[in-house]
Amino acid sequence: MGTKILKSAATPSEFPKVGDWVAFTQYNSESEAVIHSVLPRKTTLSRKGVDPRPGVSSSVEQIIATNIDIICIVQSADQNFNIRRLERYLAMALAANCQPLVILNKIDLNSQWEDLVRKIKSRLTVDIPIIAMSAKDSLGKDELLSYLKQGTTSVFVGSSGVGKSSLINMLQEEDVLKVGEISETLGKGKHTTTHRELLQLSSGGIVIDTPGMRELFMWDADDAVDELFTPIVELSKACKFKNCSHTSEPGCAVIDALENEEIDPDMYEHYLQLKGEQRKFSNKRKKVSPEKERHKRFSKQIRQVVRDKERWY
Ligand SMILES: Nc1nc2c(ncn2[C@@H]2O[C@H](COP(=O)(O)OP(=O)(O)OP(=O)(O)O)[C@@H](O)[C@H]2O)c(=O)[nH]1
Ligand SMILES: [Mg+2]
Ligand SMILES: [Zn+2]
Repeated sequence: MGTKILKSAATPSEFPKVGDWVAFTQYNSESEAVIHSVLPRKTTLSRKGVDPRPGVSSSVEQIIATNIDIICIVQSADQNFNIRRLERYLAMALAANCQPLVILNKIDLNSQWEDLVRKIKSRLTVDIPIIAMSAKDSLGKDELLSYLKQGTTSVFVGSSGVGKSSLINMLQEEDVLKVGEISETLGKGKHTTTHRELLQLSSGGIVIDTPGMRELFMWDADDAVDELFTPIVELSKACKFKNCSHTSEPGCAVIDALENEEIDPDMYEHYLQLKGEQRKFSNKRKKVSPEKERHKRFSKQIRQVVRDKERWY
């Protein structure tokens, strides 16, 4: 069915997104519809995107999907597995208040996959289900389906080629989604899925397939990063300075723990990296408040109208 959107939304994030419930009227023998309003969203899964307007370089909230209950974070169990990437997705899920599920796909390609599961469990301090799967050999299907019950909406996220569409096809027991090859030179996917696609499983659950992300910068996830790295946050309570950056200050309990090998150095570095990104993000947002941004855009539109008038009259 075709839809027409009445352009009364003030910001791009107010337009209907995948997962939204909307009020609409059908017309033209039910082949087209007008959307009148978007119902309040239960959850919003976002990332930092680049403003698509020409000449504007600021970052914008890019909504991946809305009203999500479960985020299936898919990683492949082969050499492409990356713990930091997984942590980024987890922070995004926690920031959106959605239930994350870690899916370790392609276990058929790694005979040591159980070690990988242990590694993930020892790194993560939050209790998140990890499901080992193989879309190729139909492994892990019942366990995943036990989460994707009727009444739930879930979204599959992860890099290109990890098998998101293959997993959904496996759940559906038919090839409804296009699946792509892996590049032999890069060992990565070729961005086969190009747009988000929502479908209903025979079990009743709604699933959304998404295109593989090239990079993921989180949107407003500072508290979520703290939640993900609780041991470091707990340690930092004993730092001498309240605003300790845990990099060079005397009396830093985090650095002490690092030197005494009580925390994983990679975890520590990643925590600092993500906190740094979030700090930059909130500083920028403080500078450009949404009202200011709206005002700026409105003034620009007026200037454009004046310019156009001058050109035509
Ligand atoms: N060996 C193996 N290959 C798999 C498995 N799951 C998917 N593949 C293969 O991995 C390739 C990529 O699968 P897709 O399902 O297209 O991956 P995707 O995550 O949807 O990728 P994008 O749509 O590009 O984001 C295909 O060649 C699949 O056949 C698995 O469990 N084991
Ligand atoms: Mg796909
Ligand atoms: Zn410190």
